[in-house]
Amino acid sequence: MEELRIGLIGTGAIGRTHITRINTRLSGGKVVACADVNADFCRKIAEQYDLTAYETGEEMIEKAGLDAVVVTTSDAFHERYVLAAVQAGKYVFCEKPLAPSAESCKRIVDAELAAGKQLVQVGFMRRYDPGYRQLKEAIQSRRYGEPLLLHCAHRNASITEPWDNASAVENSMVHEIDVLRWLLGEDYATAEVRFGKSTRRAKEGLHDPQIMVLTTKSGVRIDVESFVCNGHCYDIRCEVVCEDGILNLPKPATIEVLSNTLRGNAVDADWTTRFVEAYNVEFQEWLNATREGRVDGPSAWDGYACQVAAAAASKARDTQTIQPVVYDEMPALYQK
Ligand code: NAD
Ligand code: ISE
Repeated sequence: MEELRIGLIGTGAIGRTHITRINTRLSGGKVVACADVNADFCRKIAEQYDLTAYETGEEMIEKAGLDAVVVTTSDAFHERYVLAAVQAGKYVFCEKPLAPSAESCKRIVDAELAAGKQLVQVGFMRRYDPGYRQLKEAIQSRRYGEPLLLHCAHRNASITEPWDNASAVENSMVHEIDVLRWLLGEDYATAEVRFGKSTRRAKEGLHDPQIMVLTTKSGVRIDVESFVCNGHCYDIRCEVVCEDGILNLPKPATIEVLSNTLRGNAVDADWTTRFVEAYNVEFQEWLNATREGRVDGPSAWDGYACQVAAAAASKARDTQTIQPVVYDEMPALYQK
């Protein structure tokens, strides 16, 4: 395939960064068209990035002569556009989560099964981060023995409204749900959510911070602190306690500064900077695979599996119980 013609739906914050990375840093494809529910804004973005603006995502998919589609709308609209792309036989990259509920993800899986081939990749970019890739290599090699426990944290300075307790799991901790399943190479067995004392920044009814506890089928126990409005920084941690060693996700390398009698390193203020390299590798690999007519990144099944665990965690949170994580049987299309 020559250079891919790509259309992007959802010209918001991350959508614009993906247009820039594909059109100016990466090779093998160009974003040529866009659509957004905010039509005036979309036209402005189209002018700025030299794209053709369409009134709706569906119209763009039908008329723009595309090879592939990128979906970066708010979570609630992913399903609608991913289904439209799959039904038109287009490859589609959808930002995480694939869709907010397990049922909506399952409808996307069913659409792929009906198409008879994989077309969908989900934007779980942490799998492309060099630090997580080192962790995976170390775990898989078993140089330090079996992984036993994981301690993780996912801290954001602030949240984008609308936000509720479910969003902490389904939109934010879904990154851990995916990357830890990928790191360990196994599915989850149970989920539980406990609350910390809530910060004064949490609006009424929001439990922040909260702690999700997952166990895997082999019995590895994982705790993830989600703190979505800590007010000061973006901080991602992952410590893997193995039988013969403790593995830690490397911290981003930043210069050490000595000033005003303090020694320190700059930290990320929000999500926009922490995983830039991972987004670049993720999209280059997606462009390469799409040009070769295959999907080799996080699949629609991975998107579904994550929302099954997220739904169990949400039920566990609302009922303050431990919930089983029960998946449908994986169709042959996704078995490697
Ligand atoms: P945003 O609010 O800045 O952008 C969302 C865009 O979608 C807006 O321009 C909005 O007008 C548009 N939109 C909403 N409903 C639409 C509809 N029905 N049809 C067409 N367009 C519609 O949000 P964002 O921060 O850019 O997040 C977008 C997506 O990316 C979300 O799914 C989010 O979970 C994901 N995200 C992923 C990461 C990551 O690290 N992988 C980081 C941030 C956001
Ligand atoms: C956001 O949508 C992202 O995906 C960020 O990576 C994550 O840290 C944040 O919590 C989400 O809201």
